[in-house]
Amino acid sequence: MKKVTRKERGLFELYAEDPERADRLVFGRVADSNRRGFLKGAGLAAMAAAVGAQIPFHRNFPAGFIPSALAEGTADLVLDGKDGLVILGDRPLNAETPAHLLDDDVTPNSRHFVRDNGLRPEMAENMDASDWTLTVDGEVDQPLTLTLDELKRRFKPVKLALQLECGGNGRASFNPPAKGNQWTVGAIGNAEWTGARYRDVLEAAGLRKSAVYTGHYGYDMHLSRDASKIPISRGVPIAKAMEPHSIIAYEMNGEPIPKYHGFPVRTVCPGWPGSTSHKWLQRIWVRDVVHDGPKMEGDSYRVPRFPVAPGAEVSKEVFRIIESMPVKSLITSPESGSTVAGRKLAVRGHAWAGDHDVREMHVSIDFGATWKKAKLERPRNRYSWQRWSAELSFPSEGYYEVWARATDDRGISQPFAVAWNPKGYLANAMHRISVTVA
Ligand SMILES: Nc1nc2c(c(=O)[nH]1)N[C@H]1C(S)=C(S)[C@@H](COP(=O)(O)O)O[C@H]1N2
Ligand SMILES: [Mo]
Repeated sequence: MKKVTRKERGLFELYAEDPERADRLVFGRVADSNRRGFLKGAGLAAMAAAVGAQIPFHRNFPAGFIPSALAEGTADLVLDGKDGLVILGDRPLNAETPAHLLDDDVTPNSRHFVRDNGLRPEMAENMDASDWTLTVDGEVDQPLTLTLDELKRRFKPVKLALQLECGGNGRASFNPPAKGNQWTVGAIGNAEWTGARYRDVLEAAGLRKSAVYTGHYGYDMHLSRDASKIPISRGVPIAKAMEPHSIIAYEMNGEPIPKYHGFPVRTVCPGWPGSTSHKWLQRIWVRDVVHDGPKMEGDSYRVPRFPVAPGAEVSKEVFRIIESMPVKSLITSPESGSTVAGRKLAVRGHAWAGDHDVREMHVSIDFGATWKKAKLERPRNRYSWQRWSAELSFPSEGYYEVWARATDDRGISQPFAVAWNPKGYLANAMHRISVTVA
């Protein structure tokens, strides 16, 4: 099998766009049907043996698909430091966590999803912060440039468990489909983040009354590798930045932030689309207008102001910026597809509601005909997800679905079906798993 040198696009993308060319690059010729068949069934195990590890994303393989590690002879395929994540794309890297691997109250670094818009910076690759600085400028009286040491020493650290969910989590449930990463349910994590309060840093810079919004810039590179282009630059209204739970973090679960998650420093603006939690942070530009960086405008991280018909064309003026994420929950145990011996089953998971608390949690085993109230715990701190659990009794053997429904502190519940919007954001339909009672 031929080695392939690094291409600008990932193999996932290449295979999606031009499978024949991708096969030529990987095999040196167009793959025949036998070759395509190789990747199914026993072929997968053979390939896993060749790579020297499990292939965690085989369910996404189109026929003929070759994992990039094998093709490139690098260790890219199995994300080092990650455990069981499903890779949706490799360039940019996007990987989600299966629901049953999100059972921990605090999501370990190894199980936190990854969502990149561009390419990780060198300094994260080398875990070397010696050249790192953060600049705070714009609508401030004393612009700041901080080293990592200064950020750690000048500001009182806080440590908080914070939900971080991609605005597009759940996009795979849209019909008609929405373009973008086809996240199922696993683009959510609840790690413990340590850092300075965002507010303290802004105040140290002498925040002006004219400040309206922040603009985040990172050290990551545009996919084109064109240094004049920026992969993403979003921000938050000043009021969100000033909340005590918005932080400029330098540790994730007590360790330096891993390369995937923004080493050495990122913002964490919990409860809002993950895109406001800027990784590999370089600059905070305090604006006197709503920030207008790449992916702030148009239909990026925006939804229509009013409900629209599935598949509708929506003009740009109708969109509003997504702020708080909606109420949502996950069943993290048992794993979907489990077989239950006996008629009783303990189920549990987490629930969260953006800027809000979750007030109630219900479960159903009859497709939503009847509901049972689950036990719901308080969050360990505001903006942490909340543990829920329930004891189920099945009336008979057979195939069941367990449905979970969270309700927030305003009385707003998760819907049965996703409310359609053009870019596939805010998908918070109830999570469902199947169990077979033997
Ligand atoms: N610099 C930078 N920050 C970024 C991104 C990015 O591409 N570059 N992606 C954003 C998006 S869309 C999400 S959902 C979160 C994901 O954070 P994670 O990869 O740590 O889970 O990071 C956000 N911060
Ligand atoms: Mo995201």
